[in-house]
Amino acid sequence: MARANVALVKYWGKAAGPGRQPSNTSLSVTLDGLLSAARVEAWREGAADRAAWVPPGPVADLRRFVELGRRRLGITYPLDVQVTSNFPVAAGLASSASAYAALTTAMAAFAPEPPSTSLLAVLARHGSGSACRSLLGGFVQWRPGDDDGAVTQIAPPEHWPLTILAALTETGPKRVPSREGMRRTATTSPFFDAWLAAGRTDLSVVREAVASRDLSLLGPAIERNALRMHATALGADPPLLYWEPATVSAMRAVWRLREAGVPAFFTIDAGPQVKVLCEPGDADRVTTALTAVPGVVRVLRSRPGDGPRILSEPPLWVPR
Ligand code: 2P0
Repeated sequence: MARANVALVKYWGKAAGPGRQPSNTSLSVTLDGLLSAARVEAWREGAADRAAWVPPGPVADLRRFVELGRRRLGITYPLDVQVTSNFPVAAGLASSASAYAALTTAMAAFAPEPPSTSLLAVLARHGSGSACRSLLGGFVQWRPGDDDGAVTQIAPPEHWPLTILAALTETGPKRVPSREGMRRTATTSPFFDAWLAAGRTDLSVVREAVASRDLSLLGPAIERNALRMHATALGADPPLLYWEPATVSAMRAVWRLREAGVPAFFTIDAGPQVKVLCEPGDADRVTTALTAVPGVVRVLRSRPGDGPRILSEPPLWVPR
């Protein structure tokens, strides 16, 4: 079982060459409330791997991942795999991150030799880049590289018990998948190099803000970083616009809260959902404001969470 994460400094762009390296260092917080569970069992000798999402998802990708994972981990027999999440999948909430982190962790338990941290990170990354950040809890940095230090926890979850709200908006036309969005941005946006340069500054500010638990430093930096990612994507050809009208309304609602003295700050990934960070004491007021935004259908509440765990029984929310 593993948790989703939300990037405070975004990963947006892959480096040229093999191995799915990111172009830039990202930093995320693992979310307590958004979970994926992977059930892995040995399957019939000589049969093909069995892989399923519940509810249904992109199963060909899952099967390819199981095959790759078995090869890398030295598992010589077929596996039967089922992955499920306790929150809406493919809704811009990083369900692929928690799903592939959960699956990587569960498959690792079948490896004949205990795999290294770096092997697990490389493997998870093949499911979804951001999945390698969900292999750890709390505040997590991912920098380019295949060594054990590429994915590191910079602070545990209890270091800073912030509230993270996810305002789900009505889903519009299907967004461009992140992989294609990144490729298009890196190859056609004239702002891409500036994005990478600005991201280095954002990273050092965010690291400092996390270390000192300073929301007045963190908040503006994460908003800037998210808006710069979207500005760079808007500069692609054809342009990438991930927002819906409700996305913009929710951003404005957060700015109005700040004008009213409530320190709340947003970040947005490659989709229309708005994630908002605030102090736990302000969470009810921020939730009320987000719920009142036309087009916001649900607000999910989370806080920094732990890394993956092996469970002896499936969680209650997994259908039997
Ligand atoms: C992030 N996103 O840092 C960024 C911000 C979306 C926007 O990582 O192609 O599914 O599998 O490596 O990890 C979502 O993209 O992409 C993502 P791939 P992934 O969270």
